[in-house]
Amino acid sequence: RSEVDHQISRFQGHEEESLSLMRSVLGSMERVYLKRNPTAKAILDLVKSVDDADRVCYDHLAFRTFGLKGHGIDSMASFFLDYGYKQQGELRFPAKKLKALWFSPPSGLPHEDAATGGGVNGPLPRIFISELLVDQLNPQAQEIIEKYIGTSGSGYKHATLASALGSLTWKKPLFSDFQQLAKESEYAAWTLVNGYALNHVTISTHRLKTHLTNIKSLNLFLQENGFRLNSEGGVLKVSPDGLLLQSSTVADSISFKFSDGFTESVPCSYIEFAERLVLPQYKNLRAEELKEFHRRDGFEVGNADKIFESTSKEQLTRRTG
Ligand code: OOG
Ligand code: NI
Repeated sequence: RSEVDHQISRFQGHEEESLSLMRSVLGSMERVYLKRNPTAKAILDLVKSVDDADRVCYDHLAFRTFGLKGHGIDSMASFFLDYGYKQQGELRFPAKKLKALWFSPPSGLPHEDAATGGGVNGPLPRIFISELLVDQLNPQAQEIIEKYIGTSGSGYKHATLASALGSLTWKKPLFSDFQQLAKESEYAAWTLVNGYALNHVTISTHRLKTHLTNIKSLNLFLQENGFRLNSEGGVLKVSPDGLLLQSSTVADSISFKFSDGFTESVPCSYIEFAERLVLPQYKNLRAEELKEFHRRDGFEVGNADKIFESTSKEQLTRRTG
């Protein structure tokens, strides 16, 4: 083995140990998510049952935040940055009054492709975090958000903990506030009741071993099994370069006890699928030679804009089909 290989494998071993806390945090977030979202759990189980059960990998995990007084993207990102994640590109969604950043896993190391497990024990997922540009909302909506943020104290310093435990960092909301916010921004209403909970996990389809590796086959397979996919702008979202293909389910709903005594159904989380095609400069590589870095990286604003709709009332109440 070359000196470089040796260096890399030593560094890799060291990294992997130091990542054990992060992997268990991700595991706790995933547990909360699978418990609250039966559709996501059923799909994950189904894909595992037909593909390689131990090697279903996550492309990315996503979170939503209120971009106000430290409660925005940074509150969730700091943990990942401490564990070696690197901030990548910014995406803007002016109509939705949102901004997002994504973070790549500890870089330059082969553990991405060398990981032997799946899920949170597999290649580390990218992290996608968005925030609502609260100061662009109407004054009433801003007031509501500020009221809850005001009850949160230092909650923003413990975003990952809250997510891993499935707790809100602010007081339980009033149904009237939820309704009022939903009129201005469905994202705001979602975040009020779900807080830092995992918004979705994304199955990396090109890492699957069966025909489901093709996202179109996976979409068809899920629809044949009675699952409803987000149809906004068409089920399959394709980046302008044609290399990033994404689809997602319609979010599960959960019964939520509001502080004013109402128990109402609210949107919870969904599951997404992403296929990253091989970049043109690597198209002659043999399948066994292909690594994740040979494929289209990053996110796409046009795709993401439609995937956000997976928790929208319009998608949740749409007739099956
Ligand atoms: C995020 C939607 C965007 C992607 O992969 O582009 C997204 C959200 O719904 O919070 O997940
Ligand atoms: Ni996503």
